[in-house]
Amino acid sequence: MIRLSSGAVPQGAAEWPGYTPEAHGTGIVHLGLGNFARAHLLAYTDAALALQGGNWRVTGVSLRGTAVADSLIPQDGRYTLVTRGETVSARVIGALADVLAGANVGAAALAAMGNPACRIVSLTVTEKGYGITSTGGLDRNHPAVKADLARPDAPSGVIGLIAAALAARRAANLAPFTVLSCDNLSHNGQKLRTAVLEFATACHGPDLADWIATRASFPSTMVDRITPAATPATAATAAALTGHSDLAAVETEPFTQWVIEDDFCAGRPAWHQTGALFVRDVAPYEQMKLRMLNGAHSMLAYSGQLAGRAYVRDVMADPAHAALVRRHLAAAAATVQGLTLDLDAYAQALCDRFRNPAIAHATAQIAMDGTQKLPQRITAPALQALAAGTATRPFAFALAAWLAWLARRDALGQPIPVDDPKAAPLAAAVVQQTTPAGLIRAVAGVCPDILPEPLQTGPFGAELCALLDNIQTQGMTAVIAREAAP
Ligand code: CS2
Repeated sequence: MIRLSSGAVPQGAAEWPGYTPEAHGTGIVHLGLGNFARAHLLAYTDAALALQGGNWRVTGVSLRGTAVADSLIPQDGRYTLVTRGETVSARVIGALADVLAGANVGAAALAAMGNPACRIVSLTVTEKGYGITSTGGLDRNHPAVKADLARPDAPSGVIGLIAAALAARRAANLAPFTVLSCDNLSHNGQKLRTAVLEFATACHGPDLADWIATRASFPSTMVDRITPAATPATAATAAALTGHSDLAAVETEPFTQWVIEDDFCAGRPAWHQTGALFVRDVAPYEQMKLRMLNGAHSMLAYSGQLAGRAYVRDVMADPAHAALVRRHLAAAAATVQGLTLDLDAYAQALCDRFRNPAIAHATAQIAMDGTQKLPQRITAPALQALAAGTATRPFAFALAAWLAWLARRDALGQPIPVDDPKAAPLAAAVVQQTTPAGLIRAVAGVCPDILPEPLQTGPFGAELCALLDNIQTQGMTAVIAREAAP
């Protein structure tokens, strides 16, 4: 079978680019070319190019490894986006113009971001990719931030790269670009702006920081599309629907949402014509999505892992576990402020999405990097619920599930390693604990932003401790059944 490329002759049932991709120049440099960006920002940009044209194709930068580049470069950036719902469809995306990766990726990315054509630098680097503390400052202990503070002229992390690229543009008398964070952090644009200004002041001087503060823009966004890891079935479906082999195919669900603050200092593609919603304040949407969708995801990932459920759809297939998902969504909805949307309908739609039998979304995938996710997903709404007197038990259950999952041991009694940037200090803290209270205290020492004082003490602390004890002594399945009982 012929490999997908810019010269591929459209065939099969797939939708092919309704425009000539190579006739458009690039305008966006995207940092973090994972599956999510290919299912989300690139799909919106592809649709905008087809509708309105413009020089808005994307230069993708893969900061971690070369696998994505190795599959996409021989395909001239073309890849298939497979959508699985009641039916299966495929679309060949033409918005990706080139891919940078490998040993000199930092220098190559700086050159692309310094190019006069670049008007937006967008990011999907996951929560841990930034080097921002959960309260929003520059995390000087983050490995990339640390390295870049020492060598600001040869950065490798996103904050160092953005600051250096903006310094180069200022020196060359070029206008700045918009920095568009598309990760699941609360106030993502605002936090990235603060961190970039702090880095710029420290390494390039206050003049650059002033210039960035007055001339660049950092809109916040809420992004949503469930994108499981690609499998051999993804490639097989892509081949069947495009008639071409594709080593970079991605699969996703039909639902997609993008809410963006309309603050672009150098223009943008016609994303508003392709389903993106432009608003003055993204915060309430962000709160709704992070606390409801992502919060329920984290809860069901840890409890699902402990109950032997490999996929989100397996959790939803168990009536008791699904009831706990609904309970969590209701408690999280009670903490969302400032939206006139129907949150019951949103919760119902989330359950339908989680139930999608065609999507194999691994609980192990969602369980990764909990220390980076739980502050905005669980702790923030828990503290708010506690202050407002609304239901807190679902948050205590989610935290207890995470703690029990951290302390898991295999059949031989050996600790099971977790995939998290704080895995080493967590493992050291967890291994010595013999009681639930000791475990809570030890983990709080490593992650005070997840278990602050009010969640360790008082009625919440007691509830958390009792739930953790029950999970560890009786097993997750029994606790799920009891928690779900009316
Ligand atoms: C998930 C998200 O892996 C995770 O932590 O909760 O990736 C989730 O699927 C997306 O945010 C959905 O938009």
